[in-house]
Amino acid sequence: MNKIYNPNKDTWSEILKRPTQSVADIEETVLNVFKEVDIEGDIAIDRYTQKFDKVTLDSVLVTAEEIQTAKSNISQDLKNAIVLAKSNIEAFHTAQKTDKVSVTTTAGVKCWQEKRPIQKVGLYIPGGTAPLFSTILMLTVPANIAGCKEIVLCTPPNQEGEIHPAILYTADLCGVTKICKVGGIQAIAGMTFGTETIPQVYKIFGPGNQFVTVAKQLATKFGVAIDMPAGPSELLVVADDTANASFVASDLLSQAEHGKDSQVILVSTSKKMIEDVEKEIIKQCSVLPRKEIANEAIANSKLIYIESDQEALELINEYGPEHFIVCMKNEDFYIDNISNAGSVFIGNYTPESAGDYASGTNHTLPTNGYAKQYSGVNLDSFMKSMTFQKISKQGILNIGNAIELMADTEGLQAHKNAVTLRLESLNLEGLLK
Ligand code: HSO
Ligand code: ZN
Repeated sequence: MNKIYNPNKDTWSEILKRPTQSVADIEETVLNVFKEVDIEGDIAIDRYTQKFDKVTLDSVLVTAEEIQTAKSNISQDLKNAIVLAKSNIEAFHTAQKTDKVSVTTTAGVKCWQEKRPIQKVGLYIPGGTAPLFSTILMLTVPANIAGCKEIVLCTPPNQEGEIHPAILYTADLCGVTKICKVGGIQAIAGMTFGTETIPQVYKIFGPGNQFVTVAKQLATKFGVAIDMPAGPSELLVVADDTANASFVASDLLSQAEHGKDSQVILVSTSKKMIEDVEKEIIKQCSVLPRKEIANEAIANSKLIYIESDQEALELINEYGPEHFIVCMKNEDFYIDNISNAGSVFIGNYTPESAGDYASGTNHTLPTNGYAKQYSGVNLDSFMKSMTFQKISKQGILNIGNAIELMADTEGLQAHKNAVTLRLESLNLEGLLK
């Protein structure tokens, strides 16, 4: 853990640097997989599943029997927990529905905006050491509320060709249209181009390793939208003496256990809190099953003492954390003035884990400082805003001359004509003054 006291502003960017990701060397691999999947479809997908996942599958699509087996392998308690989380996520995302916006901009000119679902969406759920079935809830719930017609889910099989039962149970519960056993670059390529088995989608969501991240970025070059550029998880906690050191340590460790490259930062206006949290981290980390991963992330963590709230806030806004926990007596100062954070957790009884699983907010959030310009996934992520307009005879009379003049000035005669013809016809009707 690196302890830093009252750092000079000139040093902030160095202190707040994210772990570097080298992308250049994997771009070529990603491009090659894309090319082959585009040309060969399922044949290329199978080849890469054999190569990367070390398994030959009978069927890429998950069967009804597999879902049935998964259902019977999940405890009733876990089913209840998933249902509770789902219902909270549903409540929060349903509340995000907005009414259509309609305005008469000039008499006879009515303009309105309505949201429509993205019809086909693709979700990527990583496998590996932590099967993130909670991410399925975070993506399918808003997709269903938005009204997306087709929800495709890709997730890598293990070497036995199986998928974790909690992933299958949740995907089935949440009405996923097709569950495909395919992971990594080939999954993203499959959803980008479509194969005989994997449907092509319009937007791809979900976390993944560096290969998946680069593949999602490449997908955008082929016209597929993505949720956001993803990076390792981050948490910044701001805490004073009113915080509970063991709670704070547990929160920092909850993010640290995600990956060696996770980044956790404590900013505190209390030197004592920094000392106490440090001791607690060492104590709690030593008994974690994922202590090796957590330890590495913790080794890069920063415990920063800053005397003034104003300066602490400036540093936090410069960093733009994915998750921001506020355990401060004057919490309102931080809540009112935070500009850059993916999701904010307030008070001693609001662990980040609550937002990761079950409070209702979405856990797919901008990392890597992207909280400065991106929102986390929400209902609108699964919709597009469309505009409509209807202009009456009176309306075109009111704005027609302005359009003619502007079109003329841009040298676009056909644009002008589209108005002139209408104005002339109204003139014949005797409506033109
Ligand atoms: N903290 C992760 C989400 C997650 N945590 C899933 C546990 N499961 C990124 O926001
Ligand atoms: Zn988490």
